[in-house]
Amino acid sequence: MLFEKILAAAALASAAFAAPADKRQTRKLKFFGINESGAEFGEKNFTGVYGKEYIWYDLNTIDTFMQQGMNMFRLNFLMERLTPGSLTAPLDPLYLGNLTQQITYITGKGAYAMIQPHNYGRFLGEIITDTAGFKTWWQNVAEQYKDNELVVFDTNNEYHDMDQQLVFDLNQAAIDGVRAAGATSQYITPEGNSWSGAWTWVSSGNAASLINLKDPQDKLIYQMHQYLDTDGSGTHAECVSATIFSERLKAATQWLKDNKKQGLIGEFAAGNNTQCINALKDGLSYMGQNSDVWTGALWWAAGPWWGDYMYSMEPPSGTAYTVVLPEIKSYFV
Ligand SMILES: *[C@@H]1O[C@H](CO)[C@@H](O)[C@H](O)[C@H]1NC(C)=O
Ligand SMILES: *[C@@H]1O[C@H](CO)[C@@H](O)[C@H](O)[C@H]1NC(C)=O
Ligand SMILES: *[C@@H]1O[C@H](CO)[C@@H](O)[C@H](O)[C@H]1NC(C)=O
Ligand SMILES: CC(=O)N[C@H]1CO[C@H](CO)[C@@H](O)[C@@H]1O
Repeated sequence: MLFEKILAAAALASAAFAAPADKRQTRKLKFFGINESGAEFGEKNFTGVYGKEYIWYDLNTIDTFMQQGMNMFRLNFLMERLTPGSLTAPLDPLYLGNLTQQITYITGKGAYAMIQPHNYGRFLGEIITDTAGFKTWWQNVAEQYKDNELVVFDTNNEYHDMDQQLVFDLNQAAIDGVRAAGATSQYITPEGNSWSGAWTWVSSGNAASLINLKDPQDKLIYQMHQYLDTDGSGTHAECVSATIFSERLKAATQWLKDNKKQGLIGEFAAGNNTQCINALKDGLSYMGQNSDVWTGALWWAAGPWWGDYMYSMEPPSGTAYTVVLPEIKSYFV
């Protein structure tokens, strides 16, 4: 989710990437955006009550972020609330209503809305092994949005501790389900095992496995996440060094180039301190230099319930909104 401002000609060379949202601005990276988080809160409470366990997003903040140059919003939610009880259950009209309201608002403004089940490859707490059911889930969801080309489908947030072949199979099932719904113009972002880390993309085996995913529309963008703290978990305010972001992207960048693929950093964040801000600038600059393969980056996170969370970019007073955004937005637009 980050932003992209400045210009970047090279990134937009491909006609496939020229989209309505980009008409008014020249972007250094195609996508600059943010994770909207809250509809997946209360993750142990699969039904949950709106306004108590979970919350949807303040649409006014979408305008605020767009004024800052953002053009992609990654919408967190839980699969169990959209299809209560099973992967193949009918869509819950109220939860779907909220999701659709967000998507309609965002895409109506010309930005991209990423549909992102924040499920880690699990359903009701168990690793999903029913690939046919997973395909059906995606077909049912994509059917709702098949005519909206600004929707982006994220197969699932951060698979981890799973059999690599299963992660491949679930990604392929999602792709097949989306395309079977007739959603043929949209981007799909596969995610990898090991929390989809960019720094471990090659060493974890994701690279060798997921290179074999097939999309008849050829619109896959590999989504990776990258935090800058010591264990890469995004749970510390400190960053390892002022160059750790770019260092952690290098192997994945080479893999994307070698294979002529596109990548997206779907989550990144760092704390409010000089070393982290320098690391962010260095990493975003590196992505801009490699915008032939990196399409953009999305900050973690915004949402109404983050309070004083160290990475909160929620306007008007989130730490990252007041301190980090002004420092990094010029790397996007
Ligand atoms: C789930 O939410 C309901 C409704 O708010 C509440 O009554 C219940 O205690 C919650 N269960 C758990 C395990 O948090
Ligand atoms: C969003 O969900 C709440 C709680 O279920 C519901 O009252 C409201 O009608 C939903 N909004 C839409 C637009 O469907
Ligand atoms: C950011 O860090 C600086 C330096 O420690 C501090 O003065 C400032 O209050 C912090 N800002 C926020 C919003 O936390
Ligand atoms: C890095 C980070 O903060 N991840 C959090 C994202 O939000 C989920 C809940 O929505 C948390 O469980 C993660 O720890």
